[in-house]
Amino acid sequence: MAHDDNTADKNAAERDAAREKTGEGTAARDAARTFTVEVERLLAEAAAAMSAAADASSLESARIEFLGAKSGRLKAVQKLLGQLGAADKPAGGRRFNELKQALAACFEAAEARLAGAARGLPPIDVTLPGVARRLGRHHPITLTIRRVQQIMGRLGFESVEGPEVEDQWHNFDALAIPPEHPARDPLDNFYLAVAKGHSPLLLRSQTSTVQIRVMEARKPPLRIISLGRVYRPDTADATHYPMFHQVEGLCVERGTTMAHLKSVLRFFASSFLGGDVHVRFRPSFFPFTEPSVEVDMEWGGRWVEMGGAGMVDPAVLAAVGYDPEQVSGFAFGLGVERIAARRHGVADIRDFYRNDVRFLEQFR
Ligand code: FA5
Repeated sequence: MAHDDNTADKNAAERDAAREKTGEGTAARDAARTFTVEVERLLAEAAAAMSAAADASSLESARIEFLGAKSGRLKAVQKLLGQLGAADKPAGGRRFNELKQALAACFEAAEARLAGAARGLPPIDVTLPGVARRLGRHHPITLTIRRVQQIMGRLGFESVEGPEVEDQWHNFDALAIPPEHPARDPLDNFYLAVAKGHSPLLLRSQTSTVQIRVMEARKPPLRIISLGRVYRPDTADATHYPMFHQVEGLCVERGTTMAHLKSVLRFFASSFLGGDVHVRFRPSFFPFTEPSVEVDMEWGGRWVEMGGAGMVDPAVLAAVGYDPEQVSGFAFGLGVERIAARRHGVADIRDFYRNDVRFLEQFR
């Protein structure tokens, strides 16, 4: 319907020329002007009346006034169309059709508005902006897991997974944790209820289980990491949660030493935390590594315990069918929440699980 001014001027000039040619004079020009004025007036007044109609009966009155079949004002404009000269008829006809469609649209919009109001709905304003959907983000622990996988991938460590429900063999026996060891205590583990006679099952308490599963299935040399959930009935505090994640690393090759272990952990810590991170080993004990160490990392002037590590005990290598005379290996297990908290300056790991979107959406 909207023509730009230049086109309108050109069309009017063409029609003036056509009137000259057909001998139609001033009367035709006046009829064309009256027609245009009436079309615009009718459209403006009908749109105002219909959008102001407060109920069905006032909309019906407006319909009769403007669109009524017998004496509606549209009829009057149609009569004016009939009075146009031959030069103005084609453009007038098109304009009249546009007017009819515009009036019908005004009427339908008013009808829809009143129907919505009758159902208690607010009037629909299609020009309002829509409701923006919030886009989700990856959880900071997921982001941390991916970052660890990337860094360790650069050192040739393949990422593997293991089950969260474990048997005693993989969680304890194969890791040289003897039957009387306190780590097996029901108060320190989530044992599952199993059928009578079925061997005990538990939610794994460490990802070291995956070391065993991989060594049982493959021959050396191997370099793997495994990241996943582990469960312990620990009371939740700033550094503990009953469900948390560990990253387990295992490397079994000819001639592997503690020096390799420390280099790998230092490379990991510097890549993950950024800058010059110091790694410290403190003597410790794990039944499946000998020697065993606690791994501390110093970053920003503070030492934090990140996990445990050591050389895989020859007895463990032998239990999975490896020859400890031929190969040696190192293993480490770090707490994912702890390293994520250290990296992002989070003081309390419980914040990762409070599901507060304002907290979680800060991580990228
Ligand atoms: C272990 O779980 C050993 N499997 C680690 C290991 C692997 C040693 C391979 C030797 C060779 P530990 O119980 O210390 O070790 O746990 C390792 C890390 O998990 C801790 O240093 C800590 O970062 C994290 N962690 C332990 N308990 C929790 C908890 N309740 N909440 C959050 N993180 C925890």
